[in-house]
Amino acid sequence: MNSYGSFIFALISLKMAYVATGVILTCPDGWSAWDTSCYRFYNNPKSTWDGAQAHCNRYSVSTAHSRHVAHLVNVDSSQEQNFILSWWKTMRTNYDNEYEVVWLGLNDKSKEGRFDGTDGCPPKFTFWDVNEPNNLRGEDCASIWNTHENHDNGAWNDSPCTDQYAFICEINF
Ligand SMILES: [Ca+2]
Ligand SMILES: [Ca+2]
Repeated sequence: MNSYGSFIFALISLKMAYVATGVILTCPDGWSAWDTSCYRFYNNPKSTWDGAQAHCNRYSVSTAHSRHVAHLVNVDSSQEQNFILSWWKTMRTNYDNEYEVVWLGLNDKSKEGRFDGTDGCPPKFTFWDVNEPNNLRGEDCASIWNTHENHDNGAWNDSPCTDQYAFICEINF
């Protein structure tokens, strides 16, 4: 990965509007809002899992009480999965009817077979493809892979962490 420098977004750039029922979030330029998170898709250059996570970690948003550091996306519900899939499909450019892959913030590097999110906690939701995760080639990092076989349905696979794929960063609030 190239050096991207550090991007700290000031609170004012968030343009957070408060309503009676809670917070309506408007994300920094280039980021998309859903629920209480901001997301950004990176496709060029593609990256290893560690490189992708390091790239995400360069972004943060500071609010009055805390600093929210971006990380590879943790998909916590079927609703978030549906949002991510439809949003990603609007941006990807090279789906070739074979497969396209995007890293998720989930791996079993610390203990084979036990997948943890980037927060170190077990996932609240999973959407593994048929017969996945299979650790086929010593695969420890989770991805969405859209293939002919799974009808582009956004199912998850474990892949070698050194493979280079597109990725999605998330900032939680
Ligand atoms: Ca594994
Ligand atoms: Ca696999």
